[in-house]
Amino acid sequence: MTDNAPIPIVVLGPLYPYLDDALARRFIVHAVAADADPAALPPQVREAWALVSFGSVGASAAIMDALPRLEMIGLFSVGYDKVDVDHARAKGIRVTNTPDVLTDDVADLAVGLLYATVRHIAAHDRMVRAGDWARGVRPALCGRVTGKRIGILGLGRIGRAIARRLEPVAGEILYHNRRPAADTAYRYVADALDFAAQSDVIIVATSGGPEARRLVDAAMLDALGPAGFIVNISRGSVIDEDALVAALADRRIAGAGLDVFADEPHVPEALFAMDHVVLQPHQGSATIETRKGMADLVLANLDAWAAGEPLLTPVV
Ligand code: 8YV
Repeated sequence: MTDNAPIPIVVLGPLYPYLDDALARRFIVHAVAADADPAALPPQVREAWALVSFGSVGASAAIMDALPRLEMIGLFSVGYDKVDVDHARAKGIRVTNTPDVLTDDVADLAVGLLYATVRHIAAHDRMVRAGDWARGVRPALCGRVTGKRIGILGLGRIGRAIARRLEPVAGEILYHNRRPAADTAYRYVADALDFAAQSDVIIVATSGGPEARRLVDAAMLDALGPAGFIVNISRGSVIDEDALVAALADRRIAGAGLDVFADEPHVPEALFAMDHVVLQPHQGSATIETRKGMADLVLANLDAWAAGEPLLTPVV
């Protein structure tokens, strides 16, 4: 930054009132709809020096090219799978995300989805509300969580936090990554199908992006088998969603707890009628405490950039 004039930025959103307000106090904010056509941005918007976006929208090469003065992209998410990081790098544009501050809450939701799915909590809630219990309906027994072999797909920050929470109840914790992780006693399974076959529950915690796209496919779901459950708090793109719906419909797996989907906010309608599926509208980081922590980290990164200081959580 060369002078003290307010800096124009683009905010793709709306994001979150606390963050929107704090950005408006610091910068000249051009609020742009997340689905706006970058080629149609008005000239004053194209003057922006920074862009604030979030996980499911990210930043395409097209929007970077539409903002010729762009220096910095601040993401209100840990996931940057929708950011063209190669393009940003090539153009010298910095990118920051929000790691760590959301780890505990995303891990909590994964554990909550595991219990809700295996213990049929959502389905039982529906039957009580419908008056079925009062009418004498007795729900079928379900399996137990305690003793299950928990397979963590992606033992990163969030995967480890999930594993730590489940240690006291799991029969075993195993994991599958591209390479064994350092500093862990959990059992590494190198082959994805072996990993699925040896897990009672797969919890998807890997980061998204092209390398993880449809990592969980029909073969892996079949290896997990009819007693197996899957929980996904990562990205919908990591699972072949059509294969998942088919496996659930045919009871080739026992159930699924899903916070993320391939084409959010659209959820395959076939899942709505399935009592062995628990659905969430992408809520992993959606607590008051964590969203404030994420917003403060976005602001701290932007402040550092504006002051010419080192970024706190750079991706690029
Ligand atoms: C949110 C997320 O969906 O951090 C991520 O990668 O997916 C979530 O925290 C989000 O980007 C907040 O709007």
